[in-house]
Amino acid sequence: MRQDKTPRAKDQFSRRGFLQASLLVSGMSHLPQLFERDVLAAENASPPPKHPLEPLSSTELEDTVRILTRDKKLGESFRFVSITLLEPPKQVVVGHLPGRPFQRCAFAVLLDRAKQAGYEAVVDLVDRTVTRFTQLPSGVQPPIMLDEFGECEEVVKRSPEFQAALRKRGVTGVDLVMVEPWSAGMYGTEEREDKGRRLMRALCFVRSELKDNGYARPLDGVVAVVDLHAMQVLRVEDYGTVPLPPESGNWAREYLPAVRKDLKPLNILQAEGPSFSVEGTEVRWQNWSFRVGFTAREGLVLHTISYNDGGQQRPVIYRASVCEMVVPYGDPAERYYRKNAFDIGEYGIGMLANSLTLGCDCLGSIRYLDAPLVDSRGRAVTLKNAICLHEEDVGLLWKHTDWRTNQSEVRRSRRLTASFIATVGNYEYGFYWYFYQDGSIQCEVRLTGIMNTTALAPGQTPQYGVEVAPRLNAPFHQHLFAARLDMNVDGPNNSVYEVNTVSLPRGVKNPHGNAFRAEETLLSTERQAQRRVNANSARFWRIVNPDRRNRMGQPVGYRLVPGENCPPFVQPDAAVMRRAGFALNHLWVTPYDPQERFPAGDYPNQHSTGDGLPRWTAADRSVKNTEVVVWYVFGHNHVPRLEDWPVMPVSSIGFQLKPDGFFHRNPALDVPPPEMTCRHDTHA
Ligand SMILES: [Cu+2]
Repeated sequence: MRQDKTPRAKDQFSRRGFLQASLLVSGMSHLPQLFERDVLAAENASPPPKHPLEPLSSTELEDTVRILTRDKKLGESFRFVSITLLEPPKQVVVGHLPGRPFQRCAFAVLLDRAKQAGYEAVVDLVDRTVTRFTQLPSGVQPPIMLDEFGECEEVVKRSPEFQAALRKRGVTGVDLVMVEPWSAGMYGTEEREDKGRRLMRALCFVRSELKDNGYARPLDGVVAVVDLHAMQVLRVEDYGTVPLPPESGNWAREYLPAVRKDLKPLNILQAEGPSFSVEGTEVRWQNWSFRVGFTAREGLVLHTISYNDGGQQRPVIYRASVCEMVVPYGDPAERYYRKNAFDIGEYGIGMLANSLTLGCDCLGSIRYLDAPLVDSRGRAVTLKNAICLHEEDVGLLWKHTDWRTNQSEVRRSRRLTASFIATVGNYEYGFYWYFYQDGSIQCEVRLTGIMNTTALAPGQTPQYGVEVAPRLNAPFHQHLFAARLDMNVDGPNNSVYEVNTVSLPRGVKNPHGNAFRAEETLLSTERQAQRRVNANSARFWRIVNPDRRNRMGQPVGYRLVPGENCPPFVQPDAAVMRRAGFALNHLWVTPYDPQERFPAGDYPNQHSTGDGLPRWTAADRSVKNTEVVVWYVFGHNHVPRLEDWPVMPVSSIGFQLKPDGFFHRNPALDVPPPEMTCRHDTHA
């Protein structure tokens, strides 16, 4: 089927045709897509915060910049990598009384380009003083900033060496070239000249016109290595020329020859409004309450999740976020083995969040929340509509028909969704947290966007990917995510059990061979709690409060139910696995330490090895009946399909947290029957 109405699309990419296409648009400037988001300069003073966990407002962000600049005499060479709320100690949050003053501190990561040094700073926004200003150890690279992506692209395009590499491939204009900087990582194979530098490695693609999908035409074999401090091309690595794949791969509406005609409108009407309320950043819905936070690094963060059980407020999770991810690619070619972006720790996925004014996939009565952020120059910018809150009908909640009496009771299930979507270059990640009426919580990551691609030489069969269009290879890769769940099941002191279902051998106690049972094992220490999923034993984990019993005398708990998952397929001693040691296990449990927030360490960018979970857990601390943090790692193994091209239908993965002896019975018995909350369409 022809998907592309670009006239003579194939012809354009004959060598001569492509040359002409490039020349036609030369001189046309283009801004990187990352900068075209709906960000607004913050104008008015924000109201003072009402709760210690509210994200820093635009005014507080500006104050932080002002205080730091004044007290530390920051010059032009300083950049603000991120400023976020320094979350107060738990006792401040738990003891907070509405209307009472509370401490308020900002945590800033800075970069001095002149000294080529990173800094951490803490600003007390009540006393208006800098309480900490620490230079990061040499070699520690703060995350890459948005404008570094843009500047990197510009500097590569201006490079004579790069332009020569383009000419060698028949590309004479740079305007339609897409320079895609990737984090450089640290592999022990770096050139001598790389040492100590802040680097990115840029891969390149080329378009036929501005809206063309450049990923259809990888300029394979050209990698520009850029020193971000000097903002100079350090070198252009040339791994040989592969001709451009012949086909376009467009998905934008103007390229589509036709759309389906048989789809009738499906409108979600909530004439009386949604059933949730938002006060400040606190959300209440169907006995649930939680606070919405947002950080430049993690994006959406949920705080103080609790359930009102018949008037009793019962905490479940103190803090929840998807806090790291890594995307290892399986192609061992010299130019590709470093493709392993840590999209959260190296880039800051909150900084890459979409403004949902540019398109939101949700229906119904939506409440958006903005995300105040700072750009690298310390200007407060508000990412409009970064977070989406809405309700969804999700089918059956429970049902039974008594066949003797013909009484039927059915309840529809509804969930409250808190979500955001980030665009990381070619890919989109949607992060969704769902709350259900039966006390369940679900985390889902939706993957969509465009696959990263490489070019195949004529006649070449891909060994480490799938040819998704003629001579266009989509490499095998994995998306490995880590969620940090600071559990608080009916109180801070929790323990974690593993539950495996085992079938018992035949014998005196099992004469018919049908015996099987669920067996629980307490995970007492950090090492014992390093576990992987196991479909053969239907493995799950139970986080319990040993001091709170349900009416059957069992400790109240929540069950962590894995969804789709996979092990990492790179070798355990490969450089990327040393950098992403968190991905070696699906489950980790640590005793709560406010410093332990990011499972690949605070600064994975160009970090070589071992920080984060592997380092912390080497102490093998006790995780029994104490404040525990549960880390769940879940991976999507992406073996590309033809159907994933040119834009990928959503793949989704995640996990569930289900009450397990937390309630005395099904907590959703009191959900009203559908005739009270739904209106039916009927056909005559
Ligand atoms: Cu993928």
